[in-house]
Amino acid sequence: QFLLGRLRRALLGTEFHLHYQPRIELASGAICGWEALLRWNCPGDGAVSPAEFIPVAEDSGLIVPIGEWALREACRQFVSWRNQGLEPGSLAVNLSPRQLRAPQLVERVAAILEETGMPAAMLELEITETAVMEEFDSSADILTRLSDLGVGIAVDDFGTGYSSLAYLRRLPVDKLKIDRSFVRALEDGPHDVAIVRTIIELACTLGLTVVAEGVETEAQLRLLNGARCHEMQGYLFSRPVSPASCVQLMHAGA
Ligand code: G
Ligand code: G
Ligand code: MN
Ligand code: NA
Repeated sequence: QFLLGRLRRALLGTEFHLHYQPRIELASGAICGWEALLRWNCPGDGAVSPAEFIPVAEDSGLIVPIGEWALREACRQFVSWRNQGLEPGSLAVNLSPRQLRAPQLVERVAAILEETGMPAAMLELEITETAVMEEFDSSADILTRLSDLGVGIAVDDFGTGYSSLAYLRRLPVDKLKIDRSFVRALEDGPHDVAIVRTIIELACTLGLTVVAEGVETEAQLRLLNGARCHEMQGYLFSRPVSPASCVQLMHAGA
């Protein structure tokens, strides 16, 4: 396959880089962390969207080395910010289903923390509910071992897959990220607001931190504030940006 060959080549070279999207604590309005997001500049083709290449990388298994590169690079960047005296909060990195089931994941994460000097408590790994619910027992075992390293576990795209908060209670999960489809629907009417409120209340009852994803409007932000959501991410505050722009945002003391 055409894209696959190019992905293999990209992995060998310097075609991948990371952008970072800030996460904001609603109570203070301050940046409390960053999500690392892969970007691919394919020579000749320009930027290829992750929506296009992540599925190909996932199917071929290439996501394992690509994802490992992304984790190492994000940790390296985060530690470098801290060494410059910046306080970036926490770092979130996505883990695809295939990565979760790859041999030696826990050992590899531990090695990257050691190698980069990344404090485990400042790293958060994002996994989707679907990834966890397939093969629940082995996923639970892996997440427990990651959690034992001191790393946080966040459930990404929450509400879109097959899961229940009852199941989540049996996993070492620290955070729920409400999928942006629910956030987008917030202005549609009281039922949609009720869904988001319910997710937030149940998450709070279980002692989890809740993040709203894809926040694009002031009206959505007001509704989330009213529902006592903890954190938000979205274009309203900032798109995913280059490391240089991250430093500017941190200096601006947002
Ligand atoms: O940045 P964007 O919204 O286009 O990302 C699209 C998808 O690609 C998201 O679902 C995101 O989780 C996934 N993704 C982005 N960066 C990474 C990464 O470093 N590793 C993995 N496994 N997935 C990523
Ligand atoms: O699946 P995951 O949550 O990891 O995907 C994150 C993706 O969401 C990134 O590709 C990022 O570019 C995108 N994203 C972040 N904020 C917004 C937003 O406010 N609106 C939309 N439409 N997409 C967003
Ligand atoms: Mn994510
Ligand atoms: Na998401």
